[in-house]
Amino acid sequence: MTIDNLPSRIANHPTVRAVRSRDPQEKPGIIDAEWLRRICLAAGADDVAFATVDNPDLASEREHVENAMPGTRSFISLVVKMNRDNVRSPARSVANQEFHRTGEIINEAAHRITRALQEAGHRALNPSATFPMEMDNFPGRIWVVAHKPVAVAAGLGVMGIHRNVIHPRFGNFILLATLLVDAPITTYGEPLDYSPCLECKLCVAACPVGAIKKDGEFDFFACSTHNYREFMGGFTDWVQTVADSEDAADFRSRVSDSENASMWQSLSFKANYKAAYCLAVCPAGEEVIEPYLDNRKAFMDLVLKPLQDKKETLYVLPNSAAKEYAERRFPHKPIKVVDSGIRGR
Ligand code: B12
Ligand code: SF4
Repeated sequence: MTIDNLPSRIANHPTVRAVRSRDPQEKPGIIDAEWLRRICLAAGADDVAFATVDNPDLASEREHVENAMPGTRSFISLVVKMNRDNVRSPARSVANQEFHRTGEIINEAAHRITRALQEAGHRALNPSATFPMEMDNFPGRIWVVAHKPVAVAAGLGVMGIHRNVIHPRFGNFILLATLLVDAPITTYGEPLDYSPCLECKLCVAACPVGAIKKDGEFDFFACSTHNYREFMGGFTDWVQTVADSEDAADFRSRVSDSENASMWQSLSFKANYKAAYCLAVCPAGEEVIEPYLDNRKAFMDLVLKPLQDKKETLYVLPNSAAKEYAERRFPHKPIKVVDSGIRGR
């Protein structure tokens, strides 16, 4: 044994000798919020704020982040803006490209920040902003950390009627990410003292399957059955349809060529959303609101009406409120009754 109780085989290892010959490093302590903010903005975030894991508003996250990184002390909440007209376009490929590209940018920023923290001597971790998630837990909680409550607690925005976070300047044209770090930060954010949501209810009018109610109630299955048709549940239903079909002709009578091509596209590139119209039409936020204030009718004709008029298949569950709503409000949109693909829902 050597003087510090290491077996001599380890003590004499070249790595150990190299590390031991260095000047002793100061143990990293509390993180300076200004230093960290500069790192985050330089890494590509458009806004950032911090929250402690001890914040009672984030009690729901504690156990989950402790599992992901034992010893987590603080959350770093990131915002990256999306290009608005891409999200608003009735061309779904354009909007989906914007969601995917912004997801890549925010993940890249989070990765760079994690590296900077690691190099400063901290333990830090960046769960994916979107997918991949913990599918072993499906259909339960698959996300490692819920970005919305963290962003709200850190003061980056407030959830609007459509349950997305609205940033006071950028509106809802943002994606969120959350990093975990093992140290306290000198300054934590405070929740905003107002909601940027105008309660205009354009999101309610835009959703083709009635998932958003006027009082802010959210119909999870209406949204996930349509918007997530090519994600976990919808994909499972598609596979069930393959399995249930008697032969190729029967399968082709159940699933159209464009639906198969669309599923192929989602599997080959990245899964594509069918709507997200609630985000597209939201006029809230200082950088977003002007055209709406100038002329509300013109704004609705430009942004809301093309999405309402678009001829597109709507996916609904049998005998659901979404089916009744879609038939009544959007008679020009073909409706397809499907299974959610989620067992025991
Ligand atoms: C689960 C999830 C969904 C679910 C549920 C949505 C929701 N309102 O929570 C579905 C699949 C429907 C969904 C849809 C969308 N999502 Co989403 N989603 C998430 C995820 C993974 C967690 C959300 C969360 O924290 N929920 C829990 C609490 C905080 O929110 P809540 O509204 O109170 O939760 C209720 C529902 O979630 C519901 N619920 C959740 N799961 C399940 C499962 C079952 C079986 C049931 C019955 C209910 C249910 O129960 C909760 C309590 O009432 C986050 C990513 C992340 N890791 O945080 C992205 C996230 C919230 N999504 C986002 C986006 C952009 C969308 C879509 C626009 C997708 C798109 N491009 O089309 C739509 C918008 C739908 C809407 N109006 O909310 C962004 C929001 C950005 C912002 N500005 O706030 C996030 C933060 C992703 C990101 N990295 O930016 N999403
Ligand atoms: S569209 Fe209107 S009601 Fe819906 S979240 Fe935005 S501001 Fe609020």
